[in-house]
Amino acid sequence: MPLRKMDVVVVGAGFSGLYLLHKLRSAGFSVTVFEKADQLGGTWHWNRYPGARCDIPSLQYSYQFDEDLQQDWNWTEKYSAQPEILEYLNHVADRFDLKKDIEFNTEVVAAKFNEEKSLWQIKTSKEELESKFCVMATGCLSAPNTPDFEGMKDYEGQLLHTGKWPQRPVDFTDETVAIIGTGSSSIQAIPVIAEQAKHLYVFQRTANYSIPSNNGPMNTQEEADVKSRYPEFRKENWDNGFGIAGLEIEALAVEAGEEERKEKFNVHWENEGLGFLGTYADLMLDKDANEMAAVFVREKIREKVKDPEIAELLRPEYTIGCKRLCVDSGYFEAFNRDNVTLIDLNTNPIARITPEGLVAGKEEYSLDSLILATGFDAMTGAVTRIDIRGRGGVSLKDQWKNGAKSYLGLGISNFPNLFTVTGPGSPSVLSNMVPSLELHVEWISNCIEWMRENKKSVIESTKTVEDEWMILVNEVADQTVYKSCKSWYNGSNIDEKAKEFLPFIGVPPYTEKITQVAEQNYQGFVFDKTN
Ligand code: NA7
Repeated sequence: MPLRKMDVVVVGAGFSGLYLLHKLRSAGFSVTVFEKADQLGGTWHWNRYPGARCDIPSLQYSYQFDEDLQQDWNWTEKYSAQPEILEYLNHVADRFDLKKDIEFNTEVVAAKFNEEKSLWQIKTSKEELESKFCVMATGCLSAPNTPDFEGMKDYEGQLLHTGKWPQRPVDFTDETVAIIGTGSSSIQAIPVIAEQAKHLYVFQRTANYSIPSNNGPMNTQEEADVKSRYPEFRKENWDNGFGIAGLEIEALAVEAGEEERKEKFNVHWENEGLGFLGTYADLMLDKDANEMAAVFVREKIREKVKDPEIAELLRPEYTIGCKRLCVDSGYFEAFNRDNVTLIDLNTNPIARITPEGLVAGKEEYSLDSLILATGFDAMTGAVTRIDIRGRGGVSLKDQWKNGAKSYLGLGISNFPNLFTVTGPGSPSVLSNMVPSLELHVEWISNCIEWMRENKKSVIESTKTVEDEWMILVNEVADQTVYKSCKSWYNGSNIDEKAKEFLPFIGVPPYTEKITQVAEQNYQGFVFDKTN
C-alpha cells in the first residue's frame, strides 16, 4: 500500500499544535497532528494534579490570534485552573473545527529525513507515512523526569507523577501520602492534598521561593477594560522582557531607599505573582539587587511559617528567580498544619523505596500514595525521546549530546524542514508561553508559505549560525544572575544532560531578530542545499 503523504506533520496537540493546525490548514496545506494522549491539551492534559493552574494571568495566558475568540471567552479566575484551560482548548478546537485532523492515541516514535526525496519518513505507533515538513509542537515541560530510586518498581501503593496524572479521580481522603520535590507542581499541589490526606510527608531537596497568587474570581471590571483594548494590552506583553504585560521595569533596586524598596516589593508581592521579579529592572541582573528581593521573600516565609525550624528549612538561600519562581495559593501556610511534615532530603536522603513506602534517613514511612513531583527533562526531552534522524542518518539526540544547539530555537542544522516551537535558544520558558508559541507558529507557517510562493523545497539552519546564536544566548545569560544556581534552565536536574543554559532572555530583542530574519528572506537559513 502506498504511504500516506502530507505537507506537514505536527507532533503534539497542545496550545502550539492546535494553532499550527489552524494556521497551516487555513493556508491550504494538508496537515495532520499526531497526539500520544487520547485527547488534546498537551501540558494541560497531562498535568491534572490537584491545584494545577497557570501562573500567568489568564487574560494574558490565552491565544490572541483571533479577536472574536478573545472577546467571546470568559475566564472565571485570575489564574485559571487546569480543567478550565483544558475546556478552553477544547472550545478552540471545536470553534475552528480542528479535531478532525488530529489523530489521538498515536505516538510519533521516529522521523527520518530522506535526502533523495527531501521528505520526512515518519513512524507512528500505528503506521509509516511521509511528510514534507515536520513540526515539533511537543512542549517545553512534557517529558517527565522520573528518578530511579532503588526499589521503586516494587512499590505496591499508588505511584503518581504530577506530569503524568491519571484522568480518573484521585482521592487522598484518609491516606498517608508522600510527595517528593518542591518545584511549581508540588507547591501548587501540597495545599490541596494537605486538605484531603490524613497525613502528607513533603520530601524537599531544595527549598523554593514562591509568591502568593492572591488568586480569585476574575475582576470583571478589569476584564472589560482589557477586552476594550486587547491589542494594546497584548502589545504590552511584547514590550516586556518576559512577555508579561503590566510590569514597570525602569527603576533600580540598588538606587532605591530601603523603605521605598520594601513598600514596592510589598505591592508586587501582593499583586504580581511571577511579576514580583519585575519590581525592579536590576533584580535579575545584579547580585546585590537580587539579594534584596531574596531577603524580602525569606522574611515573608519566616512570617508565614509558625515553627521557626520548619521556616528555616523552607528558606531558600540561592539567587531568587534563577530556578523557576513559583506562585502559590497557601503553600507555606500548609506547613502550619498538623498533618503536614517536611523532611529535608539533605540530612535524610532517600535510601530506597519499599513495597510499603520509603526509607529516608533513619525513618521508614508507610504510605498509601507516593507522588513524584520531580519535574521534567525540560526544553529538549520531548524531542530527543523521539528517534529523529537527519542528514546522513545523524541522530538529534547524539547531535545534542554536548548541548542543544538551534538557530533561534526554530531550526536545527542537519535536520532540514524540521521546526521546533519554542525550542532551545528561544525565550520559551522565560516568557509568557502562549504569545511566544503563537509567534513561532506564525513564523513557521509564514516561512512554509514563503517557500511555496518562492518555489523552495528544503530549508535548513547551518552549524555556523546556530553556534553563533547559542553563543549569544549564553552571552546574554552571562549578563544576568540566571546561571548562578542549579536549575532545569541549564539542564542541572538531569544527570546525563549537558549543563548548558538554553532559553534566550529578552522577548523584545528576540522578536525583533526573528522578524528581521523573516523579512530578509530567512537570512541565516539555507534553501535547497545541494550535496
Ligand atoms: P521542577 O520545578 O523541576 O521541580 C522538581 C522538584 O523535584 C524540585 O524540587 C527538585 O529538587 C525535585 N527533585 C527532582 N529530582 C529529585 C530527586 N531525585 N530527589 C529529590 N528531589 C528531586 O518541576 P515542577 O514540575 O515542579 O515544575 C516544572 C514547571 O512546570 C514549573 O517551573 C512551571 O513552569 C510549570 P531540586 O530543586 O532539583 O533540588
